[in-house]
Amino acid sequence: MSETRDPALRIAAWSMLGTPAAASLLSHIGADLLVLDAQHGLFDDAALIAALPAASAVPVHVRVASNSAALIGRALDGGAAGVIVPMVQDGDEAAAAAAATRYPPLGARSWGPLAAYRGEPTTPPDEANARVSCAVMVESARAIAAVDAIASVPGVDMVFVGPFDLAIALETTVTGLLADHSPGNPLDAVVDACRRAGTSAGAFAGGLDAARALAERGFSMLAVAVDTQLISAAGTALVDAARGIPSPRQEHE
Ligand code: 3PY
Ligand code: MG
Repeated sequence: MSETRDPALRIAAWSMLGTPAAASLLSHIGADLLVLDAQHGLFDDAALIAALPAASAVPVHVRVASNSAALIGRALDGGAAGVIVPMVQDGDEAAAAAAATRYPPLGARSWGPLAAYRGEPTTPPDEANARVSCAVMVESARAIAAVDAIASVPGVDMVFVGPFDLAIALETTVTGLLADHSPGNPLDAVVDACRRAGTSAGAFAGGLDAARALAERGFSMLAVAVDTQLISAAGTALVDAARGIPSPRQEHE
């Protein structure tokens, strides 16, 4: 464990691979939480329901495919500790995501805990409402313009930046976004709005350099360890190093 660990900074692992085994492996790497990606990863409904209990070493959140009450309810019914809702554009869309996350009177979630089929005890609605987390993703120019309204929606626990979509929308690059310290720049606008609203700011970092840059700006939850990237990067480096091993001498040489 890092000796300089800051308890105010939460580090997330992020699984794309859509299997219980990959999710379980990632749940044991020391991250504070794991996100199963059902938007751009390989998690369909059945894969999510299989992976959620397999990865229970840490709280597991689901990035749902869209801002849909059905998808949000299904992930939570399967045992997710929270949801990350992509492409939220304004306060109304954030309110819809928040309502789908909690049972009445706070929201409009429908009762049907799938986790009970695995023999897990059901969580009473008020307790589930208190524990669950709703993060909404801000990743467009429209969402940045509405970020104060989004961050201040009751039941929005985190505003989570998707730097890749945000960079595309703003016609820049992720590097350009991270380097932008001009007054009113989008990343500071998110952190400032979250501070004003008393909610937290998170972001997809995908690596250490971006994570450092985002933490310096005040983002307190960062997704850094992505299974597809880990296999690809570590595998490429290892194969490359193995190519440097001298070939075995032939007996007749
Ligand atoms: C983005 O950067 O747009 C994301 O959604 C990260 O997965
Ligand atoms: Mg995105």
